[in-house]
Amino acid sequence: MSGPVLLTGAAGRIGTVLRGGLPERGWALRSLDVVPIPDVRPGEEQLVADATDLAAMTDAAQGASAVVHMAGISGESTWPAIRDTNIQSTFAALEAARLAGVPRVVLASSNHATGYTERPADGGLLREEDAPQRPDTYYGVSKVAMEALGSLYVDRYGLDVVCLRIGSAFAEPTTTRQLSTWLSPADTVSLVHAALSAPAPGFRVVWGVSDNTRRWWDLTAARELGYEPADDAEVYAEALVEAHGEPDLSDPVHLRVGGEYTTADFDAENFPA
Ligand code: 15L
Repeated sequence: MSGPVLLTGAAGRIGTVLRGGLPERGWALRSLDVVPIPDVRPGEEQLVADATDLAAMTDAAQGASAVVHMAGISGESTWPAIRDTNIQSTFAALEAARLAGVPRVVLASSNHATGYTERPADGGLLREEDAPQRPDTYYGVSKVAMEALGSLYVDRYGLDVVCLRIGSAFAEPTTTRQLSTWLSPADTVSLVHAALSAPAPGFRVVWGVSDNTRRWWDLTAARELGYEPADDAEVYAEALVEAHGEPDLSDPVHLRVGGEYTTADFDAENFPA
């Protein structure tokens, strides 16, 4: 199917990275956000619309070849905010794809869907199927709902849905945890490109992490999709370890998938409306 990729959350942190990199991989973009994008590129379509609005999303999805859904609150917040923004927008992205006949949806899930899962005691790599959905926050619950909705739309309506359990997608790692969990900007583009390109993926859930020396998420499933990570957070290790010390692997921040999200600091009451 030809047609642009509908990118939600296009003005956000990851959306901006994808707007920079996907066109070079041959993907025309229809970029949607609630706020105008300041630097629309040649050939890029722009839509100012709310990703939670099903009618607007259905209009936006007409003629698209895929939806890449990055819109939403990107960390813990109040239950009403998470429910009304994250869960509703995921529903709208999938339902709009179905109504508009768009065959593929790529969803920004998160490691926080599995946050209370512990790193393997034997020091091995954690596969997606061995990381049960154990959300660490209301935010994590919205990512569990995202994966569940994606599964439903594959089984019931035959869409292809790829859920990316993204680690720490930032310009560079800034904590020792992120030496394990970092997903570089270039690898973010590579991963979404793979999720858009893989033939008939059906329903997939894959970790989104760079090829970090200290990673403990298995990349086999992502590589099977065609993901070819190029970066390793280890180049930042010396400076980060000097500043913060070697990570204590028995500390919940380093022991559990969700890191600091699993600590009392992330109780929702600490996130006022
Ligand atoms: C996420 O899912 C968040 O969007 C991001 O802000 C970070 O907290 C990241 O996870 C992480 O675990 O580092």
